[in-house]
Amino acid sequence: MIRRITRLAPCLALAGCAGVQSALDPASDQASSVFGIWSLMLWICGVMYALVLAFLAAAIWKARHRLSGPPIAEGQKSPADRPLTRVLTGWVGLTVVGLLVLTFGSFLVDRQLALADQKNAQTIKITANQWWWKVEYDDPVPGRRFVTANELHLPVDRPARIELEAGDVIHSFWVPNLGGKQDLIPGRTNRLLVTPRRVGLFRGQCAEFCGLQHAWMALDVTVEPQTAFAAWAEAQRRAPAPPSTPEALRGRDVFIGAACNSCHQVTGQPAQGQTGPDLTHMASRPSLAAGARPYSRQALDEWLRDPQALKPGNHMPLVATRADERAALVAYLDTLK
Ligand code: HEC
Ligand SMILES: [Cu+2]
Repeated sequence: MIRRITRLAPCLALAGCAGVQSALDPASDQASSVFGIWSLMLWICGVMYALVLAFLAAAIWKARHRLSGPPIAEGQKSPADRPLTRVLTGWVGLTVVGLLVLTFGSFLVDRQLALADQKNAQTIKITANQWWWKVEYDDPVPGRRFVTANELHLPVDRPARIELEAGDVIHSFWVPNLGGKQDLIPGRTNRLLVTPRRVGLFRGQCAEFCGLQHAWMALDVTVEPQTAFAAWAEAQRRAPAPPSTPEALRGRDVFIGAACNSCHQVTGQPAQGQTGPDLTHMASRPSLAAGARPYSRQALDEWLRDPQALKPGNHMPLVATRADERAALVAYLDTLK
């Protein structure tokens, strides 16, 4: 029933409701359910609102006419009093029915979300940090686990059990096209089940104010066919090809020499830092620094020149580098695909 109402939603006619970050353009089972209850609420409350306004207008119109009629004597009942009782009873009845439908509807949606099929689900642990996302793909075989940051890939039609944790303060995970919000709370693991049904690129955003750069805490989400996902995951598991050009080789030495590796991990290199995002395949990600810039060599150069200028207050300090060192660093980091 809720699905059918979904299709009736007037909003779909408006272009502004579609897009990569819209709860009104659902691309998963869970987002469809939430959209269903949202549409039901919109319809019921919209109709109620229109009714109230219509009756208010009628009352004003009638009152103006009555004012011009003969005055009602003191102590005498207005002829309008009897219908008024009936109308009020009707209103109370309508309100109760409306509220019951809404309560029942949200109960159904809650049930749908809680009882969703978890068969064959894959587990992904997401840890929110000020102001980036650590994303760990779990696997029963330890050697097949891998880590990335600020991007999430999901195969279509397979449930993902997302475990949400926080490294510092409270954040909130929200990819509107894929599901409702869920908080990430230090010392606690919250769970969210997502079953994507449509291939596409979506955008997530931290939805709980978490400090200075809260707005630049975005997450690129790719929902792709199962084979494309498997290929992506396989590439993530491999260490990137070692740098081959002299400039990239020098860049790797700068990376180690400037102690970038004390905060960042690059698989296959002496770099196991954990306080910053994993950089193993950073050059294959759509954006830099949790959505602060689309990824490009220029953006990378800008970031390294002064991360505090691009994203003030973030937890990567300015590491002073000369222009030639920076060019070498960029050449190296750009090989991390
Ligand atoms: C004290 C720890 C620390 C050091 C040292 C450090 N970084 Fe970072 N780095 C971070 C943190 C934290 C972030 C995440 C910032 C954000 O997005 O809010 C980051 C982000 C980045 C990013 C963006 C990653 C992404 O996922 O988009 C790159 C690239 C990067 N650092 C490269 C470097 C390089 C190169 C050096 C050495 C010159 C370096 N970092 C030194 C902590 C550090
Ligand atoms: Cu946040």
